[in-house]
Amino acid sequence: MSYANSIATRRSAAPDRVRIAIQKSGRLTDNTLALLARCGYRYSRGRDDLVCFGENMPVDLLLVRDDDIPELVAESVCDLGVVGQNVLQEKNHRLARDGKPSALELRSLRYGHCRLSLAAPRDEPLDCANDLNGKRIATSYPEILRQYLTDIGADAKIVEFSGAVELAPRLGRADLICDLVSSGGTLLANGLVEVLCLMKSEAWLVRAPTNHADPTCRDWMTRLLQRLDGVMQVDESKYIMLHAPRAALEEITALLPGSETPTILPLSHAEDKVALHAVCRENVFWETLENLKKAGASSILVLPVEKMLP
Ligand code: PRT
Ligand code: ZN
Repeated sequence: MSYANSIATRRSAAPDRVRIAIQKSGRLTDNTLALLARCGYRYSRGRDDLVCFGENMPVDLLLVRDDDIPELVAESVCDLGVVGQNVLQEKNHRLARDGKPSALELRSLRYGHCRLSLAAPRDEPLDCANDLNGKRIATSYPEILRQYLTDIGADAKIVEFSGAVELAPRLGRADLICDLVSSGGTLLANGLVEVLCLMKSEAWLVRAPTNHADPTCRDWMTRLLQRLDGVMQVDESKYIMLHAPRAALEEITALLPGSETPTILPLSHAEDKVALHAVCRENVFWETLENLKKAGASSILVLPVEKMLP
């Protein structure tokens, strides 16, 4: 029985569970598990190390290679998945070409940042896109690269590599490479320079094109998504408390970044002043605090927000 089939069988054996495909072991794994934990998800690991069983919600995790995630989700073997946009786009291009449905983007998750770039040997840099004509480009992302070359009308040869793409020019297999870059250290170590960014990427939560048949599962998916939105918002939000002269309230409120209507409370023994509490949905920088002080605010406190349900 094929791998996807064996998972699909598990699904029909447990139709009342939500399945989320995540990377088994790689750059996205720790952040994904940490994010799910912040959403209140607790699990025990299966003996085969392929599945994590949810203990406090009917949600299981399938631990797979990241390359398999778009297809597992597109085929509704899994309801949700977490995968880099680079892998998602590459696989979705292929699925679309085969006339199959794609995995759909739900939320960007703000980790796993990188870019898919063209890089050339340092001693033979590329001047402009026209230089691509007649060149051989090594990559593990042939679909994205093909689309890009078509868009700019360049006639280059794509050489598919499944790993260690950065070695291709030195091995004489290609003139350029098209690969993921984050710090740029790998390019540097291999005598390559980044010449053009094709796409920026981060981890995304994706979903299947069909809805889960079980209403309780659909409910849990909605709850998880709400919690996820709460977690993401909390990361940027601050709770701010300050004292303000009544006369300067309007000016001070206008200085609060991304806040909803603040709570105003009276202060004992100070008729002309009030206490102001507000949730700011953007980071509060030192400059903001200095401007608040200039406007007359005092006793300014900025606190982190732990949980938030939008
Ligand atoms: O085993 P499996 O197939 O699941 O894992 P994998 O080896 O294919 O993927 P993995 O774990 O390396 O990366 C998973 C995802 O992390 C990628 O699909 C990207 O979305 C994201 N990501 C973020 C990166 C990088 N940064 C990254 N730097 N993926 C790969 N790299 C590699 C890149 O290919 C190159 O070899 O790191 C090297 C460059 O890094 P710098 O820092 O030297 O520029
Ligand atoms: Zn992979």
